[in-house]
Amino acid sequence: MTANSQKIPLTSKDALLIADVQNDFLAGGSLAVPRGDEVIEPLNAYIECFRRLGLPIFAIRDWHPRGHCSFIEQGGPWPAHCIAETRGAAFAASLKLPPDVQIVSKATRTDTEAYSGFSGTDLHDRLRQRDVETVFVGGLATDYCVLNTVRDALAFGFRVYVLGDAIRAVNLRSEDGEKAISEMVRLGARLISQDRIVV
Ligand code: VGL
Ligand code: ZN
Repeated sequence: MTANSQKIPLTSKDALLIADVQNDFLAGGSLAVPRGDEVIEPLNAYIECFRRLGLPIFAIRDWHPRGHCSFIEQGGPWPAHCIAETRGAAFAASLKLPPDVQIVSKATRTDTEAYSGFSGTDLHDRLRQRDVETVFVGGLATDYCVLNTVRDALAFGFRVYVLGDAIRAVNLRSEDGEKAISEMVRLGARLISQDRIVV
């Protein structure tokens, strides 16, 4: 057998982490991730699974002040995007976040960039509070928020599943997404898709 097809039953120690599924990273947004919209449908299926078992769901969002250091006008690499309280920073309307979703805002300070959902946030405390041991990570972008969130989760000792069917890359260099996936797997994350999950 080549690909691992072993089923993964969800347990009470599991949490779903959804990275940056915000209008500015989607079609028509100021920093649209190529084919970024394609993560929404699979993420809705994962959300449904986690909801059915009452497991915690965290939605990470990029939540910048105006004039954030990552913006081109400030000498950073990106066009202005995900400015707090604007439409571009809102979660995709078609993403079916539950009413009790836990929102994690990152990169909220003008002078600091943060790609990881753990960076400068209380995500780690909130996961520990819920006795979470395993995180399932999907969303945008594979080569930034997903990569860095997964790296930190592994460093904190969580078991990490990367949702291969629910991530997309910016690909500033065409190979960035594939390299990010290899790196996450090298560090100990497991790459899975929806068909492996058992509810
Ligand atoms: C991100 C580009 C710009 C990310 C944030 O977290 O994936 N990417 N800002
Ligand atoms: Zn950003």
